[in-house]
Amino acid sequence: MTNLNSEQLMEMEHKYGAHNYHPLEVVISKAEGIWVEDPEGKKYMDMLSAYSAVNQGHRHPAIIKALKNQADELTLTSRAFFNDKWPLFAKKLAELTEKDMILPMNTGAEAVETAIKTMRKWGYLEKGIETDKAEIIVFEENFHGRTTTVVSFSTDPVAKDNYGPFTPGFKIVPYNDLEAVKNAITENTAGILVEPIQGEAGVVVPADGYLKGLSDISKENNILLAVDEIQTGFARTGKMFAFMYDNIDPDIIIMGKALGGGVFPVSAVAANNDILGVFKPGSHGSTFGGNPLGCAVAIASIEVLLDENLAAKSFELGKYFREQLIAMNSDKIDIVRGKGLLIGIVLKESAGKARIYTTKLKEKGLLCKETHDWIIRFAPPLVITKEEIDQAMESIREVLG
Ligand code: IF1
Repeated sequence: MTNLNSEQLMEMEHKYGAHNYHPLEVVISKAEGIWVEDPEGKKYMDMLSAYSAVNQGHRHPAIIKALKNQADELTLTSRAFFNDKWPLFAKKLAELTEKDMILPMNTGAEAVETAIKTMRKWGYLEKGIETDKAEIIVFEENFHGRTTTVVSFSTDPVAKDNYGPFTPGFKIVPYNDLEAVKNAITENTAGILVEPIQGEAGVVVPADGYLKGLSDISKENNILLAVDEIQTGFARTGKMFAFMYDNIDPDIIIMGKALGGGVFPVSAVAANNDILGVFKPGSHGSTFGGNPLGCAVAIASIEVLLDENLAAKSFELGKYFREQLIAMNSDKIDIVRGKGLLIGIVLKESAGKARIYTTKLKEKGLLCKETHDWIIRFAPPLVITKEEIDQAMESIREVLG
């Protein structure tokens, strides 16, 4: 462990680290459950969960145990050979998603890229779209990662500017508008890529039935529906996957973040044989995809969600948390929205910038993040207790009440 203090560590990062983030001025050196601690020993409640990658809580014992046990056996083989953990993970995730097959990757963006390649390849090989003409429908305010193809269809100038030339083949339409999707479909449309709830846009929840509408449109027009559950998946929104609120069966499920239990980058795409069957040996892959260490961690991460019934907890405690926030009747808050423990507080223009409040909340021991200038996101680990929410509400009332 270093014996540098917070100031020294922040200065060192500022000097040697690229400034592609503007972190809140807190240094975390230890963590357990929902609690994190700085080098000076001050404790904070983590209300961001690394953007929903720590749903099971920091350093969950069962996940750490799986990591340590596997590290003592085998960590990486590449998929040039079989290994004894990837088949077990593939089976477990296929059963959880009720899909035939899994393609394992590492980061969310890689899984999104895999889904894009899957939809395009299926479009050419199965649907018969003219070569290089495949189109994928995406949505305004989307966030699907930071690769150059993915930012090609971003509508956020900060995420996109000066990264051209951009990848063609994407049609951007308004979110939560089924007519707009219908009007964008051509004979070259291969798929639709959608977030069940738009995270970075500020926890934008579409109308009930919107996903059902997208599912119906995709079936009527022989196009694939891919749901990006990287942030909304794994019990975050009160169901194992957010698409379950609309009782749909999406063609492609894209997963990441909490699949790795806050311990190791693990992402994946789930789909049936007629879709993932488009991949033949050598047509896609990655050095670490399906590595035994990540698979062992992911198996434990899924088991924790199921054993601790975290989807139901997220549903109940998310409802309770949102009710408490609304009951404040704060003159600073315009809307409280979200599902389960994915909560966005939209501030009134008159309240000023969200950063003011996230800084004040930090001083009161709550770590949360603003998205854009006027939205505060609360997404604690799903192992948070009702008592801890009540404790957090004391600080939130003082700052936002
Ligand atoms: C950052 C937020 C941003 C995601 C969805 C794919 C990815 C993400 C729905 C890519 C990643 C992270 C990335 C991080 C901040 C955070 C984020 F929405 F969660 F707040 F940026 F929008 N699909 N989201 O949310 O997954 O490659 O990062 O593993 O880039 O600043 P990744």
